[in-house]
Amino acid sequence: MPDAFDPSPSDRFTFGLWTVGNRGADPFGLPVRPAMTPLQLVQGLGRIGAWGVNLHDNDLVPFGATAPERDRIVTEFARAVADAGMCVPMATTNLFSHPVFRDGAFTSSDPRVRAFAVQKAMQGIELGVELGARTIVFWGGREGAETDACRDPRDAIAWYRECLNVLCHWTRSQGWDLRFALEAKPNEPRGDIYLPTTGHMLHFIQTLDHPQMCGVNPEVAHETMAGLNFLHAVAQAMECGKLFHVDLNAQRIGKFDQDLRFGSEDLKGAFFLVRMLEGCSGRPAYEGPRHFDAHAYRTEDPDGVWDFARGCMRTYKVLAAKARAFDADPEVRAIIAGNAFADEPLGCAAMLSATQGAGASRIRALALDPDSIAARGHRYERLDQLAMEHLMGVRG
Ligand code: GCO
Ligand code: MN
Ligand code: MN
Repeated sequence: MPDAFDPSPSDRFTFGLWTVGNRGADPFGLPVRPAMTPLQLVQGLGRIGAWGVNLHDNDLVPFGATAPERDRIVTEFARAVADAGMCVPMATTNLFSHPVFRDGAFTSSDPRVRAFAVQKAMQGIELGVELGARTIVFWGGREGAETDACRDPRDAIAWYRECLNVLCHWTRSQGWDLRFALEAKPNEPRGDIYLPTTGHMLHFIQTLDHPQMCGVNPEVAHETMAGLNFLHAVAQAMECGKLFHVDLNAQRIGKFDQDLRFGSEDLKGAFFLVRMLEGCSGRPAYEGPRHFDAHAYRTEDPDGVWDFARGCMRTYKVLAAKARAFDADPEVRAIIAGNAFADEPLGCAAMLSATQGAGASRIRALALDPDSIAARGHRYERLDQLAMEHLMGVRG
């Protein structure tokens, strides 16, 4: 039965070929589902209302394919994407599966590996451009170490920078208006991965030759694995205009990278995330694709894969509706407004935001009484309970 939460292309939901194409293999077990071809995956995604499909080079073109093979595969795929009324907004390069990357790609101590990685990334970018992608994701899964006896991490970071600089310069020299989105992860498959969180990436970007074309692709699971608050990572990226892409899924703290159906763990975290991405509290919304980097439980057959994908999108839409209701709730608005003290008589906010130190001398001279200020509670218990009641469906 279709309802208001059924996805449609206008929601701009995207999935990677590797997500719905995941066959359920894990380090302890073989694949449990039959392979679906990229064409079948695109058709399936089109049927369930997705807007776009993303890919790694080797999700589509096998490693080592000849140029004519590659061209035939890409032409056929582009036709299937168009026939399904879909698009390819993001492309990325597999710099982790082949044994040549066993000790890193851009951070390998072997300059031949670094050159090969850059060359493969160039081909991945060419593929993305051919398919119409505007965002190129870089996930450095193998950029890390099990033992720090192997290299000085300062060299690794400098080599990472060099490789990205080459790719930025080259992309610009081709005249392509692309954005690079760097994706952090703390560990897995390496014991430790360099630049392990979105915050690390945000600083690293500022050290590149073309920081303006580089941003981040934070993933729920990755920040959660590190025990961090995903919303805060996304907020920091949005606040500095660097949220170029987002990987939505679900994860429990302290576990391996689970890549669960969006919202299936930490529902409250997912609620506040959707609220922020959708701009429900009146702030600018995230404008990029809502991308799911997750996969179905290993228990599922192919029908279960589509249940999984529909579930990601439906949960997102349900949470967006709940978030809008939360922000429209007069009691919620009153508590939030009460904590912002817009009419506070001393005018502290204006002094604090005055530039050039104009407010500083006034602040230095202010008579503030911390005890009386501290006497007031914030009513966050009530506010959180209101969020919970909206989420549990008994309010709004
Ligand atoms: C992972 C990563 C990957 C990347 C993908 C796109 O933990 O395996 O999240 O799924 O997002 O390689 O770059
Ligand atoms: Mn990811
Ligand atoms: Mn991941």
